[in-house]
Amino acid sequence: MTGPSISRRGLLLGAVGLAGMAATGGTWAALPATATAAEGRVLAGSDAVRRVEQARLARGTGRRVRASVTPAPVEVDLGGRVVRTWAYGDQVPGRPLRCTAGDLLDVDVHNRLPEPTTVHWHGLRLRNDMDGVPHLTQPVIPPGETMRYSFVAPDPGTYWFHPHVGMQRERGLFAPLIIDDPREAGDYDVEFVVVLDDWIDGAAGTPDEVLSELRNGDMEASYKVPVQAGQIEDRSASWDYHQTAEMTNTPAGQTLCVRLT
Ligand SMILES: [Cu+2]
Repeated sequence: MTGPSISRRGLLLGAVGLAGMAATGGTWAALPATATAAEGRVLAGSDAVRRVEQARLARGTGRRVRASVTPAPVEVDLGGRVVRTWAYGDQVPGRPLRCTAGDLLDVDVHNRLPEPTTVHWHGLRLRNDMDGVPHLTQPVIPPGETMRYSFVAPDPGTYWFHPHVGMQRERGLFAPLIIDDPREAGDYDVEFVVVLDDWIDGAAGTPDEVLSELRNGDMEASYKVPVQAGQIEDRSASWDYHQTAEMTNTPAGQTLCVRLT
């Protein structure tokens, strides 16, 4: 992006216009004049993007990894407490997606939620039109429909993915994305993938209800007063945790790999 006269607003309009075009098969005529004057702008369909993506593919492994995720309403057991929530598949967190750096990742997202969704691949360097920001980098995925996300996974690491629509992420819609390093031996005996989350859904209403309470200033008085030192009650002794058998029974002397998201 070199044009010094492009305002942020102009850039946003251009991106929305592109999403509209992808959805309808070509509506450039309906776009504002600022969006049609695309001189100097890099859009998802630009040659510059095609060149970068081809170079990424050429540097990659040549492998294509296919996966699918299904955001849907589910009932989950949070360690003794069963709640209705939304999740990827039938568990919270969703099953990890995994590939090697340089792989082409094709993920079909089947939206079984009662509202539109998208998927954002948190922390990944990837092409803008796969970044999952609704109405900005892509049209939403309506209920009952499927979208394929397709991109080269550029950098090894432990990431996660989640929707970028409303409060969906504050339900159970998140899962790890692990991109292995082809140059790393990975010579550990056991690997744990740990996902940390502060849970709301079903414990204190839905996340949307909590947000509207916050907006209306209707929170209980106890939440309005900042917590003072010494006022925190430790109730962790009564908590119930899910722990896998591997986690509690790892033999001494083994090498562990712990991935945190
Ligand atoms: Cu994110």
